Amino acid sequence: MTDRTAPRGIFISFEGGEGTGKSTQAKLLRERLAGAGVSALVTREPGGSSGAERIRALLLDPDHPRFGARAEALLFYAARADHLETLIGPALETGRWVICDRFSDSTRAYQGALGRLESAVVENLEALVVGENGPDLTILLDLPAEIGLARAAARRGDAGVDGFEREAPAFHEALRRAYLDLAAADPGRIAVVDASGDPDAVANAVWAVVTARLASRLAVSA
Ligand code: T5A
Repeated sequence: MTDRTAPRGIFISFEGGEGTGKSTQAKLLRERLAGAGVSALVTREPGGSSGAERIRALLLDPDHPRFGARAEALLFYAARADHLETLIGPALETGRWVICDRFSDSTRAYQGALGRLESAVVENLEALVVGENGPDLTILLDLPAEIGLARAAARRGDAGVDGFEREAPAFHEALRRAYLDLAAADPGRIAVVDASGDPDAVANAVWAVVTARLASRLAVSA
């Protein structure tokens, strides 16, 4: 049954380049939160809701070349609108925490900084679709691009490579720099975590950030 008296949940996003361990860490954080008595929903972008998953299939179709940056930004924000309206928003309203594997910083980094889309375009879409409903905390998993790409390739095996993974190594190094610039511009929301250790070591570092930044809410929810 829905608890309408619970305080609004906390929204946490994970960001970073390919294979930095976002999905792995999102699940490990859900387990840590459960141990602290906090129920969290893990979701992802692009996708998460059924409408957004259909848009994901278009964006990541291995048989289709990448759309231009403007078209991609519109599609990512269309997916984000559905995701926020049908999944993330309702979960937060009932007091559940939400952990999202990628969110708006991915559009800022990939389509904005790397796609050279004017930042005003991304920020106008952000204001229209997300407004004040963005993440309370963003954890940027930072890793040299070649390590992340090697991890992603090992996991993928023979499965199809999408257009993003096909980009040159220089693209992925520039992406890392773009993310670090975003973190430097918004240190109150974005925390950088070294993702080069083993999954448990990274999870410990993530948990240290979450407990330090959200101590009051953890004490209330636990
Ligand atoms: N995109 C997305 C945009 O351009 N704009 C946007 O607005 C949005 C939302 C999404 C693509 O769309 C782009 C960005 C992306 O290119 P995706 O398939 O969802 O595509 O790709 P990623 O989000 O990059 O997901 P990956 O699965 O590639 O990376 P993760 O989630 O960072 O990594 P994870 O956890 O799956 O781990 C990868 C492998 O490494 C191992 C895991 O076991 C796994 O095998 N691993 C580790 N190995 C060693 N040490 C560790 N610490 C490890 N952690 C995980």
